[in-house]
Amino acid sequence: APKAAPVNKVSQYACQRRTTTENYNKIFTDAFEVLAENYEFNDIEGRCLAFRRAASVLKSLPSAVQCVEATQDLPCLGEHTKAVMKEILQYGRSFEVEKILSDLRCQTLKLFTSVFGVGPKTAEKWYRRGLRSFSDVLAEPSIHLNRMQQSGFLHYGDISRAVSKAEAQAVGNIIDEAVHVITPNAILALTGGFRRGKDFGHDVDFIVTTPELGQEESLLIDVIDYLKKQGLLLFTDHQASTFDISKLPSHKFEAMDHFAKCFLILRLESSQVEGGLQRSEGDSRNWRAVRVDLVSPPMDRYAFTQLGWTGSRMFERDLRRFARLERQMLLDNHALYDKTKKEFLTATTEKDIFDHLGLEYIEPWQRNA
Ligand code: 8DG
Ligand code: MN
Ligand code: MN
Repeated sequence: APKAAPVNKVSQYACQRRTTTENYNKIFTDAFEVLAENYEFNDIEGRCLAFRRAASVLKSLPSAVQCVEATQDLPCLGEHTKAVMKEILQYGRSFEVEKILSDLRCQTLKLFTSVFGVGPKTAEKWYRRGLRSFSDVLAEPSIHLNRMQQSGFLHYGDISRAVSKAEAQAVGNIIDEAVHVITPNAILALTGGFRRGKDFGHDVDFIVTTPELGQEESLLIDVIDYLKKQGLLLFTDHQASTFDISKLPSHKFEAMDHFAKCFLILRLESSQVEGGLQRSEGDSRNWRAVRVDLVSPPMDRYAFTQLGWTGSRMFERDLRRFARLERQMLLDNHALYDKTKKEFLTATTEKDIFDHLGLEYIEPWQRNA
C-alpha cells in the first residue's frame, strides 16, 4: 500500500503558522468575526476568543475549505464553528450571522464603537440610555464627550475610511522629516499592519527612537511640537513613558506597554500623496485626516517593541501564550524573561527573540494571523 503522505499539522499557535494577507477563507472568517464581536459586546470572552482563534487558523490555510470534513485535523475549530461553516457551505450564508447583523443593539454598538475614542463600555452606556444614532448622542445634553471622542466625531468620515499604502507612505515622509529635523540620527521604522504588507489600514504605526539611550525621552514631545507648528496636527494624545526596568518582569505581562507614545490625527494634503487622495464623489477637499500612532522605546528595547507593535493582535497573543505555556518564559513589549533560569534574555533583533523562544522566524508579512 502507498505510504500516507506526511501530515504537516497546523499548529494551535499563530506564531507557528505563516499567515499572509491572502485569505482564501474570507466567507468563513468574516462570519466568525461577526460572531466574535457579538460575544465581545455581550462580555462572553471565551466564545469571542474561540471564534477569533478559529478565524485565525482558517486565514493561514493555502486554499479555501471546500467541505467540513477537510477541517478534521485543524486545531481551534469546535462544534459551533463547524456548524457555522456547514451552513455557509450549504446555503452560502449563516443564519446565525444574519440574525446578529439585523439586531438593532448589535448594529448600534458597532456604530458607536466605530468612533475614535469610543469603546464597548461607552457604547453600551449610550445604548442603554436609548441612544441609537450619532445625532441622538450629539443632541443629548447630559453626555460629555472627551477630547478624543470629540475629534472622533469631527473627523468621523475621514477616520472611518481606510488609509491606502500611498497615504501611509506620505505620512511616513512627514514623520521622517519631523523626526530628523529634531534628531538627525533618530531611527524611524514602520510597524503595525502596513509593516505586515497590508494594502489598507485603519491608521499608520511607527516606532521612533534614538541610538543614545535616554535621548528618546523628549523626542515625541518635540515631534508633536514641530508638526503642530506646521499646522498638521488635528488631534494629539501624548502619553509619557511609565517604563521602569526595575519593575520587570511585571506580574501582568499585558498587551499595553509603558513606553512613551502618542495617538495622533494628522492632516494629510493631497499634494503630498503620490497619485493624490482618493476622494468620494462630491468631496472637493484637498486634504484628509489620518490616524497615526507613534511609540518611542529606549533603543535597548527596540526589538521587543518592534515585535509587539507589528502585530497582528492574534499573533502577539499567541507569541505570549506560547512563551508562557511551552517555554516557561514571559514575553511582552519590553522584555523576555526566562522563569526557569530566572533571567532576562537580551535581543537586538526580532530574530533573537524567535531564537530564544525556539521558534522558526516568521517574517512580518507572514504575521497576519
Ligand atoms: P490596522 O491599523 O491596519 O487596522 O491594523 P494593525 O496595525 O494591526 O492594528 P493597530 O490597532 O494599529 O495595532 C498595531 C499593534 O500595536 C498591535 O499589534 C497592538 C500594538 N499595540 C501595543 N500596545 C499598544 C497600545 O498601547 N496602543 C495601541 N493602539 N496599540 C498597541 O503593543
Ligand atoms: Mn495600525
Ligand atoms: Mn495603531
